[in-house]
Amino acid sequence: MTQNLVTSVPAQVRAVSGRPAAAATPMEVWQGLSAAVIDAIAEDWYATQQKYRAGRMEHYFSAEFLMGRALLNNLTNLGLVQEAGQAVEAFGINLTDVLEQEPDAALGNGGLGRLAACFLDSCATLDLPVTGYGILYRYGLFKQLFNDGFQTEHPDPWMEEGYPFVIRHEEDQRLVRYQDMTVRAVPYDMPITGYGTKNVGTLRLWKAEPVEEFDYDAFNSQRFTDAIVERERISDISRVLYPNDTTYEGKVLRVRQQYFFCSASLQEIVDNYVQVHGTDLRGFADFNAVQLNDTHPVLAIPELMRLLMDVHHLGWEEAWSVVTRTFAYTNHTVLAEALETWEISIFERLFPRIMEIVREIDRRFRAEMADRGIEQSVIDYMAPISGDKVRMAWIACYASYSINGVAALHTEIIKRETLKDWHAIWPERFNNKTNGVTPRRWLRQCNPRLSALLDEVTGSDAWVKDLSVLADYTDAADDAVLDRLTRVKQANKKDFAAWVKDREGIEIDPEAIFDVQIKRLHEYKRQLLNAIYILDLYFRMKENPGMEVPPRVFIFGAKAAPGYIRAKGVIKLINAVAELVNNDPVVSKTLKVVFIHNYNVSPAEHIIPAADVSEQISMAGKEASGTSNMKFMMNGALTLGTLDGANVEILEAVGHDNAYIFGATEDELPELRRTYNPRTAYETVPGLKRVLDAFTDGTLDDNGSGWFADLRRSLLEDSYEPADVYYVLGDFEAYRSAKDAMAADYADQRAWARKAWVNITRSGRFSSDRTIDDYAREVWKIEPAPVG
Ligand code: C3B
Repeated sequence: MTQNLVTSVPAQVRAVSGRPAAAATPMEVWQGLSAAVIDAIAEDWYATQQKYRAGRMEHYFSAEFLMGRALLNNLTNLGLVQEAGQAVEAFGINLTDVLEQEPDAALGNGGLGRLAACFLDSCATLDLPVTGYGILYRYGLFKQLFNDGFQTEHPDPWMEEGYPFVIRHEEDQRLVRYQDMTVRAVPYDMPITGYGTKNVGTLRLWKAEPVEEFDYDAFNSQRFTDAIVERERISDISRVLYPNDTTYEGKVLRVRQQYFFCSASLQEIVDNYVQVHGTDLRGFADFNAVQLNDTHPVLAIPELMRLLMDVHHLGWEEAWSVVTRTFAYTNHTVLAEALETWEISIFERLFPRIMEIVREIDRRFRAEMADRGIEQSVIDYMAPISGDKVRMAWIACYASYSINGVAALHTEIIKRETLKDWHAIWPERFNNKTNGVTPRRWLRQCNPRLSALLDEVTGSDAWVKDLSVLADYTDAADDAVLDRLTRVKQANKKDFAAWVKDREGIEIDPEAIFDVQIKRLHEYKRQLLNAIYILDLYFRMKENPGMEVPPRVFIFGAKAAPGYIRAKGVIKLINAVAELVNNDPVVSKTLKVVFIHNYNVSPAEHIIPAADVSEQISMAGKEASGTSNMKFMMNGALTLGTLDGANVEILEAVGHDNAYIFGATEDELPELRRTYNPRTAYETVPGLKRVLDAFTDGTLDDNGSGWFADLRRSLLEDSYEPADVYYVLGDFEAYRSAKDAMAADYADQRAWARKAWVNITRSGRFSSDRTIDDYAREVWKIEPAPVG
């Protein structure tokens, strides 16, 4: 670092605002401070890129990177938080206010996109030669507002006021060709700083632009709108992030997007190979690996074939040999609707050459399988093309040297069910990489109080780079440490209560238990089960006013895909329950329900450090991993969860005394379901009838939408799918007992703090540094390459 922020910031602020620093707006100060950070890392960033491109590299292809805010994260990693504070205070503004100016870079939907962001942080911290590749969406995930308790969606033009953390590199632009248009892909680079290292990684995001700045002919001949329309059609490619995290509408545009970033990225990677290693592309895979984050980038497979054969003149076998040593595929879900398939007609229309290559992959696949003696019906199922569809996941499985799930249980399920035919043929390709989260953003940065306590107890900040060291301190907590931990949580909860008051206008009691469920709204995640519990508790309290109930605040944050009506129904229902509970003069003294609107990365940074209870209540077998479960654990919240996804491994790490586990397990469910009748549960489980009837008897108001009746029907009546597919009523009693018991346990603050401490100190396994170290050694075969 060449300059001190105290001297560089005022100059940067003047440069962006055109006035003295003291007269600049907080937004301009944010711009200036951010520019000063870029200035401070520029040399190291360039050096890192030069170093990486000379050796073996990993390229992380992802349609989503849910980055959140950048400034505080960079200051934290660079150890510059205090200095930045001094720099801005010198001209009369406080750092917190400056940081609040920053929009979230919400270029992702949920867990998959946020995982990619955590991975980049770990790669930088571990000095690993990894670059992220994606799309510079002009509009990130929609902004969510509530109108009468209904979700409404609004555009998120996150870069409109200027965003210093992406830098345009015109000189590295590429052309991406479709049958009907040629598009300029212009890269914008985001620096990825690591903690306590000079290495700075890169996230390269492509923006689509017209090749011709403007069609003057069309303009001059009065076809003004034609000229505009054509430009807009091209800009459409990087205009919006698709807000649906399982299935997709707008198919042609979606496929265009996928090809767009795959083609631009591969062109660059191949060009770099030629520059550094020469024109014999047969060695490509010795220096390059590509991780496919789900099926969204699978078009990279036929595109690399095309580049190797059509541009670099390799034969099919040579090209296929390179391709099958280059790609590795991560599966993130067992939900069938997420395994993308595209109409052949879309491929024919957009890129006939790619379709031709896919047909040849299909033909050779079928021949190879027949040689292996595989049954015809199995071949037909596994083939890249079936009927009028191209099956992206099947192409990924056929062409990748590694296939992984994201938690132990999930990997077992894909081996046994989702991808069982591939596993039967290529068992050696399959491996597990349990997800992780970065302890920089999710502990060091968002929870400075706990962070200071950990520094003190362990005697250094070494845990920030190696979270597993905390395991040595599980037993080191005497009563004084536990009481400190309790005070840390209390202080965080007070801050959070003020934040909620300010943001949502609701008063909450910092002494109450903060019970939190934050994640995308999906039926399988069962926010509805949580809502049913709250309603039942409300009725129990009404019926029995003397009942001892520990004060609780139930906190939700969730966006529903705009077209997912039932998920939107659950949002409306939770808001209606909040209305009922929060306005009851008696019950509201003990219970509150808060639905944080527009849940995103930066709200999560306020919520998680204040949480006591982490709700991880998906139906067993459905949540591939979950990652909020790890963030909560790291911040000393206790898991209330099913044996699903990574909860299983969290339980292994902390033991039954330090987590609250309930409900049917994945292996029990098939048998249970055979005889399951939700009607019987409705009639016999005390309280359930009263709750479900409240959906439709006027207790709760759905403003005439009929959505609550639909929710009730979905639990009780068979339709195109059986009643209560997600076993909400089946697990209700077990959930209620576990949750009641948990609330009662909270009274013993010392014992609670001890459990929280065990969770914090045993969270090392869930650092994304561990995950990335596993990928680097076992899949990517890359080594740290520190600069300086
Ligand atoms: C999610 C899964 O639902 C989570 O269980 C998992 O922790 C994360 O991915 C990260 O692996 N996921 C998602 O956010 N979007 C998808 N399309 C598929 C899975």
